[in-house]
Amino acid sequence: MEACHRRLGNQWSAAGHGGTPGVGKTTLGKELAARSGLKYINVGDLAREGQLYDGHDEEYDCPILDEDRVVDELDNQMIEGGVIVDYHGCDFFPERWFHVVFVLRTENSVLYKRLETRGYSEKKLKDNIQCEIFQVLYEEAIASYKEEIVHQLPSNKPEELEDNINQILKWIDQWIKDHNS
Ligand code: DAT
Repeated sequence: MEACHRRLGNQWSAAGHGGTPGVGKTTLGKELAARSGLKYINVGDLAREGQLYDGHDEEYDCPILDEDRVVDELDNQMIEGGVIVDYHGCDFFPERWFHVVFVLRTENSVLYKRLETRGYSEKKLKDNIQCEIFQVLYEEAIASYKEEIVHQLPSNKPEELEDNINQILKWIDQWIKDHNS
């Protein structure tokens, strides 16, 4: 999902990039944090560390995220600001958390290769590729946030990663200028 910014007093937060697993959210989020000085939060890791789960999904053999506990856990940091949030979906995050949302998009053949190297099962591979084809997570983002703050970014090759980082850094600079004058 996305990068989003909210301001409180002098503080502000950048949060959010989303998209199908394998599109490059973690790679982009960590590099962006390193270059911008913002804090990077990976919601999947946060849930694992805090065991923020509510049962087990038998079909996919994976834990079910306890969305309310994730929101409770992050709310103070989001109010403080300066945060990049990385998760594939975004519909359960409060709208007030984000100033901008970036959804990364990857072509099917490229995504297939990336997921294959992760050792995904045939079913998980197929479901994730379909998720990308039907742009499920982009549709979710525009249904959850004002359409004008949701942006799609191509994420197929290293040059695009570099372009995306530069574009988001520019966005951050402009946001700071607009909100601190
Ligand atoms: P995600 O966090 O969305 O699951 P990731 O950041 O782990 O994805 O990236 C999956 C793989 O793809 C990883 O090996 C790094 C690579 N990758 C990410 N963005 C890329 C890009 N723009 N060009 C080429 N490879 C990329």
